[in-house]
Amino acid sequence: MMKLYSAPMPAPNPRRVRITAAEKGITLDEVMLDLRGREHKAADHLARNVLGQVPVLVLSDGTSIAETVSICRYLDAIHPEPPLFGQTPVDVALIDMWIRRIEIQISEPNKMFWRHAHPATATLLKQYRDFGASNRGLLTQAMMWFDRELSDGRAFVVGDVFNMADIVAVTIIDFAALIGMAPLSDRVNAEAWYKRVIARPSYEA
Ligand SMILES: N[C@@H](CCC(=O)N[C@@H](CS)C(=O)NCC(=O)O)C(=O)O
Repeated sequence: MMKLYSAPMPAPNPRRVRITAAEKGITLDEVMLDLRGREHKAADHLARNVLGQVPVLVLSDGTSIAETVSICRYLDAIHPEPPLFGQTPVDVALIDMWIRRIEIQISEPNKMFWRHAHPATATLLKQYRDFGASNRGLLTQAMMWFDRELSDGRAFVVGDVFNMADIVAVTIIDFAALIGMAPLSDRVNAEAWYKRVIARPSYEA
């Protein structure tokens, strides 16, 4: 049986896999690592993922899949219903495009703020605080763009069917809020989209 090496809330990447599994009705065998205790940097986990990150899905033949969206793509392939990565060529491409846009435009400033400006990570690396703080403005700009994109009345990030791009977005927006970035403040369309996403049972996963 496959095993997910994971971490509890608020870690956004493992959460993406849990939400994906919940949408599909897959029960995960989840092993929680203690990130504060640095269990993800211990030798046994580095053997699963040399980059020392979670989540990692280990298959019954020992294969490790160690990138969040790749893990979700695998779950989608072995358990196609409901499809989260699109069904028509154009939907597949648009969902992929939006996953990349969200990871680059929204996740990146969030990650740089977390690593370089947040006290919780100060002992983990040399922080460049001014650079870190500058990401607050970049995140605001990204959220203004995201809000404008959603102003055309679509229900979800790509069209009217919930998909992987929504999962990638909601988890990073929650994490940004948790670390003090107020990503939804004054973003009316994004807020309406957010309410639709958090109303789904999978959001609790
Ligand atoms: N590119 C990876 C990033 C995963 C990631 O950043 N995971 C965080 C937890 S949410 C982690 O393991 N952080 C510890 C570290 O980067 O050292 C993915 O998308 O799966």
